[in-house]
Amino acid sequence: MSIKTIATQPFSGQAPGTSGLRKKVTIFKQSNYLENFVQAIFDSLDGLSGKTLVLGGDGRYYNRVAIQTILRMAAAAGVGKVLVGQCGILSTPAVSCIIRKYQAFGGIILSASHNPGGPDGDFGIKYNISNGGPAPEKITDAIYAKTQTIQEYKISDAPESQVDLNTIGHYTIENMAVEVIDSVDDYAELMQQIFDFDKIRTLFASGFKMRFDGMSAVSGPYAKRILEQMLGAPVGTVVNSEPLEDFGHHHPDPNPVNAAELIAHMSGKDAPDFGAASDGDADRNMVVGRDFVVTPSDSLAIMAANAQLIPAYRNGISGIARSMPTSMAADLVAKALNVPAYETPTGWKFFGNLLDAGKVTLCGEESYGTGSDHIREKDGVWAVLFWLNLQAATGKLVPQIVNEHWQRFGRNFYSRHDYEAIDSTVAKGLMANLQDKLAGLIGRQFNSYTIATADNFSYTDPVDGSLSTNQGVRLIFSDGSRIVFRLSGTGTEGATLRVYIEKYEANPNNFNVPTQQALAELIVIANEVAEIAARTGMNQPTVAT
Ligand code: VG1
Ligand code: CO
Repeated sequence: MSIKTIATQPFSGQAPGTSGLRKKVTIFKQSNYLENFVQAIFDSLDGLSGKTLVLGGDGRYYNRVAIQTILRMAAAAGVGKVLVGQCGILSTPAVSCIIRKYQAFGGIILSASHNPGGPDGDFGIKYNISNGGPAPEKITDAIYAKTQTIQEYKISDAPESQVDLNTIGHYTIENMAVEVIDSVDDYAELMQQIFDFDKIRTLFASGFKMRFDGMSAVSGPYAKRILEQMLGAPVGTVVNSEPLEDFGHHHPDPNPVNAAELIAHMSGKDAPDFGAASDGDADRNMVVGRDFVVTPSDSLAIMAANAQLIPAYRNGISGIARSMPTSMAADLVAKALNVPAYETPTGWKFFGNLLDAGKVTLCGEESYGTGSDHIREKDGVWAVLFWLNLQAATGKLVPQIVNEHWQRFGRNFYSRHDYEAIDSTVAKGLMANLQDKLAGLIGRQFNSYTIATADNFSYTDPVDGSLSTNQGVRLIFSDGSRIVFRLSGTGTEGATLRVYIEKYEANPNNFNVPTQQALAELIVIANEVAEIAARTGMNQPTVAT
């Protein structure tokens, strides 16, 4: 074995987005493409030499190839030890858990999360820091800068057979130790410390029926072990539980549109009591009751309102954080609990400082992500266990829990409309036009709505003072309703415009109006102000959740 220095040239466009670098597999497969980015990560980290890294991915196509390359590059970079998941499998929350438990220096996660996988699908890579959370912008900016000037990278020429990813055990590459670890053990142990497993076991023993859809992505092994083996749910509770390289052609984005199979199964009187699904890397969750879908924004608010029923949060929560486009339902709970509510830009990296400083216990995003201070990532299986524990502790099912929440706090009707694969120039033009109009919009009336505030969201981190600008255009109406516009930072084809629409309803007689109907007038306003149809030629969103 020896370490080789390979000459290379920069690739354009290796800027990490909302959550790491995501590109088509075909782009990642270009020679040196992955290597350049990995070397840029290593070169951006001070004091990496001799330290421990965690490495794993969601099992999608190219996962194993990338892991073998990264191991040989880590050895060349002087890393002391790498903990790698068996078969290269680790969910995003599991990586966060393992970094924290073993006080590792950081971790590399191979995933394009909710984006489709396979040879024609997407691949991704992200770096997490020693708190277990996504690298902050300071580091991702440094990584990007390195990719622009890179001239060479270092890699060991050790053969692939040096590390048998399928077999748990100890290996070495050059002077670096490699330990192949069980993908689930550490994570399952953490879940046991948080939730009342006895209560949930009793719930399943009483005949409570559940369906968990792994969408052929990485949550399957975690859900199977915890739900079926540890909590006694019948075998078969977890479906699509095998991580497949192409996710069995599932689009592993757990929302009512992409998890249509689960939604159909949850309909009718013979449906299970509870349903759930998770995304590619198992950090997202969707929870559903019989004929009842829970919006992620409501899920965060309901978790916060009921946190004291869960052992780990029995002493209450210190605060709640939500991303700006997430509905304000959680703020109402924070107010009732007399704890602070924080509003951050989109992306989990903005929650890390608040969690580290103990300012918040629970965090959430409208994009089917919820989490807590137990790790520094959103956590799909954790959220499902939270809802199970909640149902076990209250003896109530999802529809009742949600309805009672609305009775107490009112309902925040909420929907996100995505316009996918728009030409990038058109999308940028649309946002620029909105930006130009902002000042003139304040005070303008549209039917029954008046715009009270119109701005582009910026955020000053209350812990380190860092400023993030241009995080989404918001129109806030005099009755508190909101429309938010931003461009996605995770897509790989053209641009995706996300339009988030929210309206608060205090009158219980209106709680059961269908969401799109409750928001109809605001949807028209969104289109009119942003000129969506005129500029994109699209009269309907590609996906509405
Ligand atoms: C999307 C979501 C955002 C989430 C991010 C990563 O980002 O909107 O809330 O944090 O995906 O989630 P964007 O920039 O496309 O809107 V995951 O589960 O794909 O890592
Ligand atoms: Co994800």
